[in-house]
Amino acid sequence: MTFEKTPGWLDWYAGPSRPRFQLPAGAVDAHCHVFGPGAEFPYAPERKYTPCDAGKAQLFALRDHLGFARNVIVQATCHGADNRAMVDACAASGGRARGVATVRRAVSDAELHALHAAGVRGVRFNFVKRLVDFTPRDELMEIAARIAPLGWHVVIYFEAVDLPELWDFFAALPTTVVVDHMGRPDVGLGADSPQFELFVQFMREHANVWSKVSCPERLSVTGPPALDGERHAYRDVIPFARRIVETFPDRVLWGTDWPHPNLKNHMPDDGLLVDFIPHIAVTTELQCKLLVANPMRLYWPEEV
Ligand code: 0GY
Repeated sequence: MTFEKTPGWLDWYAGPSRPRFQLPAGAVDAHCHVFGPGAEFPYAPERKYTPCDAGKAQLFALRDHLGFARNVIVQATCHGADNRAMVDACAASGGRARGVATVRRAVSDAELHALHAAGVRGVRFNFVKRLVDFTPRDELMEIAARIAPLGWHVVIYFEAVDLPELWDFFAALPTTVVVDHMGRPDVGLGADSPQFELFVQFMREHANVWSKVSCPERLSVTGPPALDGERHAYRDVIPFARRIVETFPDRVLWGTDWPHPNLKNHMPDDGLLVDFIPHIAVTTELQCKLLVANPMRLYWPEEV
């Protein structure tokens, strides 16, 4: 089966630069995806976009090029609740990838156990309206209750304007909860705006809530560097991510978000994204927590 990718969709950045920042040994790229390839792992009929193919071989090549040791592969909405591409990538990683799945209410206990054996350690609940249809909260809560005994966590993806309405639901989740991309703040408002204060308050009041300080390329208003050779990109996102890293150093994760779904204006150089890290985690200790200790605790606890 062949798939026509969504018009305007940018392919991932071929030939990323080598980062200047040297990642600590054992660093984990804790948010990335695999897409297809569609001929082998067809995209879901209910998807809101059709991506370019971006398979496990390319992901692992990027991992090695950037200097990461491991990946956490997050199920993307274009694959719906068909986790085969993600599971196949985990299986092929030789223990160096773990996964976050999407499941529906109908999932059986046997399927959950098979996902666990394949390396899945969490489920993702997506509330971004352009990406998914609405799922009733009682269905999600039922899923959360079923995955909790496996020691899994819930990854939540939402936009900052929706946090007030979702707050009580998130607060009731019985697991560790990991927020994608700092809850997608409106960076134009500033890191001390009421909107971002609410997110900080949410993390402060709920000790089980973690955040990925990822996706500056998605959140930035100023965008990538204008000048060739300038590696200090996406500066307007730094105060947001740095604040979260310094306030909650033991509850933060970082990921490339490769192959960067739905970016239409520019496609980031993943080497540049890695060079963003020392601007948001400014000491060796913070970098080791962000990139090694925290993701290992969550995804490979048996090795900690
Ligand atoms: C991300 C962001 C996006 C897409 C998805 O599952 C997805 O389709 O997560 C987005 O469009 O903002 O984290 O990959």
